[in-house]
Formats: sequence, structure tokens, C-alpha cells
Amino acid sequence: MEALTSRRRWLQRALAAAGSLALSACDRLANSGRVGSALDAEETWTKHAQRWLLGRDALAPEFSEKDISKEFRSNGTTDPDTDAYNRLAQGGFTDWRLQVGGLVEHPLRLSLQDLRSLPSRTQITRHDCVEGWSFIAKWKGARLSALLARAGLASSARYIVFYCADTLEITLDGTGQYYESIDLVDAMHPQTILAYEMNDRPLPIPYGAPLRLRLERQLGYKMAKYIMRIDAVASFKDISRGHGGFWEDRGYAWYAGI
Ligand SMILES: Nc1nc2c(c(=O)[nH]1)N[C@H]1C(S)=C(S)[C@@H](COP(=O)(O)O)O[C@H]1N2
Ligand SMILES: [Mo]
Repeated sequence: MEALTSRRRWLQRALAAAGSLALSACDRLANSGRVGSALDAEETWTKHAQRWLLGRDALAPEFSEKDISKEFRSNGTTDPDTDAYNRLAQGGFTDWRLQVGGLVEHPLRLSLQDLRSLPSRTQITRHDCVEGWSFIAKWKGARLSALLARAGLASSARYIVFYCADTLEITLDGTGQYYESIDLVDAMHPQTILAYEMNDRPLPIPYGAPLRLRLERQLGYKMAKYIMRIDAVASFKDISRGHGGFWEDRGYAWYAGI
């Protein structure tokens, strides 16, 4: 597998991913096999994809310290409360390891300390739940782009999947476990971080300890809490019920842009 770490080559792949997701006409073009052989077609396709990418690349609004909410709200699972999770929590998550695998050149097992040594970002943003409430909080975390650069994405990777410690719905087939997925455009967005701090303190359990996704251009349900494993994949069709996330499997939109 080829490690693709430079910004430029990543951008080419993000454009390819963006194109195949958003532009059905271009998708047909790509599938026709003419891309790469016909330069004019490829340029048109890149231009369209780029326009779309620029929109997706815009930053979500950020706020100042004085805007931070007085109260925060936790939703869905507020404590995974399994034996394994409780043991990790009791040890202050020093034994917790984030597994990074799938279509990567270097599978990783990272401690919180490892994550803290990755390039970070701090942001004060508004969390919007699909239920209609919101709050503003300060988040600090490792940039997902930096983690993926460390792992080295394979050229076949299209999505990043987050597996969580909690089961939100008890089902016979195990499809009640929380998970989520995002594309590479969102994965590389500067505000997409794996947060280990909330309001200058270690992330509390109700808000996803020890690690949760912040994906500021989308609704709350995309922001996986209690992350245990991250996989790069080519497709999420064969994961759980196949729609790319716990709530997506129950009818919600996969792309929950705000
Ligand atoms: N693992 C996990 N992640 C999750 C959920 C959940 O139940 N389990 N709920 C989602 C929903 S619907 C929202 S609005 C936010 C809530 O985050 P908060 O508890 O920090 O407010 O987490 C999201 N991520
Ligand atoms: Mo939500």
C-alpha cells in the first residue's frame, strides 16, 4: 500500500472522493474510464469538485470565552457503563488505547499521551443536536488529519469510521453499538479534531471520555463519543446495517451539514 501524506496528493484524493460522492455526472465520467486519458474531461471534473470542496472546507463559526454556555447538555449515552469501560475510567484512562486500522499503512495503538503529542487545535464552537438544542463549549484535541498522516492512508481509503464503547440500543445482532463515519473532506477539515479536553479539563464521561469527535460543520449525532477504534475504509456498506452510522441506520441523513 502506498502512503499518501503530502498535502497535494491528499488533495487530489479528496477531490476524487468528493467528486464520486457529490457529482453524479462526474461519477459516470470517472467510471467511464476516460478520466486520466482525456485531459480536458479531467480538468472539468477537478474544477467542479474543487468548487464543491471549497464550500465544504469553510470553517464553522467560532466564539470567544465569554460565549461559553453556563450549562451543557449530554445526549444519547451519558456513560457506556460496561465492565471494560468502567475499568478504564477507574484508571483515569491510562490503560485506554485508540486503535487505528483498516486501509492504512501503519496501524496504530495510541495512548492519551500519544494523542496529546500530536498537533492539536482548540476551538470554541456551538454543538447543535438534531433535537433542536445547542450549547457553546471549548474543545481541544488532536487534529484528525495529523493522526491520519501518521497512519498513512491507503489510496483506496474513502471514509473514516469511528467505533464507540457504548451500545445505545440492545439488539440481537449487535447493531446497536454506536458508530459513525465521515468522508476524507471532513476528515481533513482543520476543525475536525479528536477532543480529549472540554472547557480546559479532561473530557468528562457524559461528553465522551476519553476521546470524542468534533466535526463542527455537522449535527451532534455525527460526533462520536467514547471512541475506541478508527478504521479507514473504502465503503461502509458492510458495516453494521450499512448506512454509515448508528442514527443513519435508523433513518437519519449520512451528511448532516449545518
Ligand atoms: N458514542 C456515542 N456518541 C454519540 C451519541 C451517543 O449516544 N453515543 N449521541 C450523539 C448525539 S445525538 C449528540 S447530540 C451528541 C451529544 O454530545 P454531548 O453528550 O457531548 O452533548 O453526541 C453524539 N455522539
Ligand atoms: Mo443529537
